[in-house]
Amino acid sequence: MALTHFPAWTDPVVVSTHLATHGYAIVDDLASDELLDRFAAEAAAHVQESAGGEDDYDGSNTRRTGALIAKIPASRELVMHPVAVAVAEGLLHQATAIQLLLTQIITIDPGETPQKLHRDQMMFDLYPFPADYHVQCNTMWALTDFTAENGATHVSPNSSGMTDEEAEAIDPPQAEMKRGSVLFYEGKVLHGGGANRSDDARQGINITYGVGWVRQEENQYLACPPDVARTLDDDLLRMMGYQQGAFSLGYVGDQEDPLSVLRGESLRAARIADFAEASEAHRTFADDIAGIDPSS
Ligand SMILES: O=C(O)CCC(=O)C(=O)O
Ligand SMILES: [Fe+2]
Repeated sequence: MALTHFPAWTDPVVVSTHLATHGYAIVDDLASDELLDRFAAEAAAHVQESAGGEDDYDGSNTRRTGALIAKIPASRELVMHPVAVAVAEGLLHQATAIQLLLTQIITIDPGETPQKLHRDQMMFDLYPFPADYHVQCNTMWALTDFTAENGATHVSPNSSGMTDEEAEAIDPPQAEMKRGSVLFYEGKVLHGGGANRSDDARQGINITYGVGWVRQEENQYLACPPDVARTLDDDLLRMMGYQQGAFSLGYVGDQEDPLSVLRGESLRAARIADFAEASEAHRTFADDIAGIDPSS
């Protein structure tokens, strides 16, 4: 079964609708060579230092490199890529705010065996989120080409609503894609890294967004030290969690706004009225999505 690819210029609403309907979507050629070359140059020494995993899930021939916002300035552009953010906002439209859950380069080295198929939302203590509530939106940007031989991610389309038994009976195709393309997948879809039978490493940049009310998988406040955080743009900081994640979540001290505290201003946190406006915006986006025929 071939997976669906969209060109880079596709309306993000179409991409997030496909993602919500089938569990995944691939957008081709979204990151420029210039950005990825810069990313690769900034990443090389950090990847070199990263150790392989210790269990079947992490993979002994797989290196995971985190804290990308602090270590790799080019990662900030990928985190805030307008199409990625718009697709994540579309999928997660039921939440007042979205936030970054993790940043990780996944380097699958030659000889790696397939990762166990899984659903990423299991990390939330196996909580059974309703079928129509999405808690997270993952991106996997191809830093190298993703091929069947080098371990392109396996994704099982339409597996989100299936039982594990039903889903595991289907052989999941691989998200083969060129460097610069991105695979979106949601938290319920069955997927896993592929075996690397080639002579070269497969590198993907996994950036995951989630609703504002869950704990982040990678602790952004410690992964990026405050001195570095203070040099970053407000929009990026809000995405990293320097905002209220929903009504009253994440304030500091006497109900101050976390971003203003980081900046040394200590302003009072956003009021309920602001959240009502935000919710209205999300509802409008949800209506837009509902009006689109997913089969088109
Ligand atoms: O590396 C991949 O292709 C997928 C990795 C993955 O799904 C994970 O680590 O949760
Ligand atoms: Fe995963």
